[in-house]
Amino acid sequence: MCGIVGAVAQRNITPILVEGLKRLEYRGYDSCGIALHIEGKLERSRSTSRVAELEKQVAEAHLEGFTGIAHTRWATHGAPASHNAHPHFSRGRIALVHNGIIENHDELRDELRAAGYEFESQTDTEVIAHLVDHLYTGDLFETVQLATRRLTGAFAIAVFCRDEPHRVVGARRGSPLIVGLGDGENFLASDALALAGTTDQIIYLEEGDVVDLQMQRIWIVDANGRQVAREVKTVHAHTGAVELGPYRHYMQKEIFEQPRAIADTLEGVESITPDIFGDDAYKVFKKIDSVLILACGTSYYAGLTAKYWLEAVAGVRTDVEIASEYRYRDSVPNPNALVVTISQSGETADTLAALRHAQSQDMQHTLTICNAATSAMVRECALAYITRAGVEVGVASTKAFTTQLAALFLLTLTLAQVKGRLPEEREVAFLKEMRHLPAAITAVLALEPQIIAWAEAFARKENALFLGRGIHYPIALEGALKLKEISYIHAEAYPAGELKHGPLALVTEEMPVVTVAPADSMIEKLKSNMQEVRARGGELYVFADGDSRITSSEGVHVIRMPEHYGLLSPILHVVPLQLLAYHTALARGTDVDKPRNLAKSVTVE
Ligand code: HGA
Repeated sequence: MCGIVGAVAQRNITPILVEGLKRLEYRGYDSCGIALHIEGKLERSRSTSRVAELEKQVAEAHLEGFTGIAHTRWATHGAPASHNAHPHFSRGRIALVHNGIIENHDELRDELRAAGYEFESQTDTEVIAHLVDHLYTGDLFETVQLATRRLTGAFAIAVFCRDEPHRVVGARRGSPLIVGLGDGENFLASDALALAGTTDQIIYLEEGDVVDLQMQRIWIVDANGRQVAREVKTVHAHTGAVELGPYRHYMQKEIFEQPRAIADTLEGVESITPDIFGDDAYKVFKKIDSVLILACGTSYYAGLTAKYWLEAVAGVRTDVEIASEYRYRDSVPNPNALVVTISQSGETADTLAALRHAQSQDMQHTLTICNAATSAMVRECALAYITRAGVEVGVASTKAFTTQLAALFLLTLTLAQVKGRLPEEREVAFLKEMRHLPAAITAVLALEPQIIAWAEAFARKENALFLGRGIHYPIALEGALKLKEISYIHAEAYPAGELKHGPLALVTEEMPVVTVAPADSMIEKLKSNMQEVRARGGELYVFADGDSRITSSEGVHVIRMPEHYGLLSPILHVVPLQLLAYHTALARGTDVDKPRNLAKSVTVE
């Protein structure tokens, strides 16, 4: 979702800006644009097509300059149209790009209209451009500090001014922004990945920071306008994952990378010890009396799965909350809870806000499970476990989810140990099973041809039901989400015992019902629920293992999972559901890696 790149240099920066946008493309966007300072004027090019198209436009128009900004937009306010794409201009003097949402845009628009400004777009962003112009003092750095004080909401912005040709000013509050340091040139971006190959010297701006970027120096002030020094880090942004290799889509590649991603995530874990979560983990884990998990989307389902583990194995009471709800809810804070945030990118706006909300309520024991070591989430949590899924490009999360589950299982075992509930022989047995996961997933991936055959049937449907019980209920939820996201088939998941309380009314012979049915303690109950479906003509598609004793018959299709994996079974059972969604989407011809209306890192509320 949304990307910013900016530069001041003594060379033509167009290729750096375009390359930066390309590196951020995988996050999803609907339009893009670039603006440069050229011969005393602001020039721009915008497109609702891909960055490659923008690159052509820019080349044809010979847009070359030393100072400029660029953006990939994922529309929140105003349709994805050229006139709404960033950069936005104000009176030919100010050019600005923005990630985030300005909540008081209506009020500011009225004020600026009254001051004579005309609006060309329906975006909230354009108000910031006009506001900066309106308040312009002759010093852009000073003006941006004044302007940002008037904004409510979340933003990362990059701005430059016709009258100050060698300066770009950036500011952030609620959305990430980094500075890249070069030799006689400096850069801004929403992610260090955008600058890979240009510079690895990175400063992560903090909440409320405003930065003055010039060729030979940078100057940062904090939210109170005080000059501050921020640490420079050497960041080797990972770029290798952007290659597809033999796969048709990134999602397919990432599904097949799961054995390696899990092995990498578990690498170095020889035994269970709190230190793997951070130096103070033992002290914190000793103190806490419960767990509060905050997450969104697929990460939320990882959290729901972990609740079953944490309560059953570690005996620690666990609540799981959707971050976008928790942040606004009057809840009862518990300073002795361990707050666990889960986020692939570590920049998910709602999860970050939920974390800050918990911290503001005196909940200081914080831990994140995150795939980006340098993200805001990792910086703002006291403890962390970094999954090593590698860069995930497909919008529909796959390997990030299974590696989150692996990390959450480690957390479960660690809390169980600290609470005196993990005898050594259990620890050894669990670790052995975890180490075997990559091989077990490889065996599940070999089921792909059978899943492709099912996908042909699913592609013709408009609705699907997913059922699971116990620890496999969150997996059913994740399977339904995957199918919705990329095939646009309406899918719902239910704990199978709930069927008769409503959803059974939907079941006809037109309704495929996917059932996650390993031989766990709920299997006999689940079989009864499956009978309820068959009795109404519903067609069952069942993922079972040998011990489930479910065989194919009329209206009952069974794919046999290679082996039963006890408590770790959810990690295996989600894999065929990912493949089912992928092949169904493929059969329907959707844009698998960039599903409509969705973006990768959800950095806006
Ligand atoms: N709210 C702004 C920016 C959204 C965003 O962060 N896009 O990438 C808009 O709708 O243009």
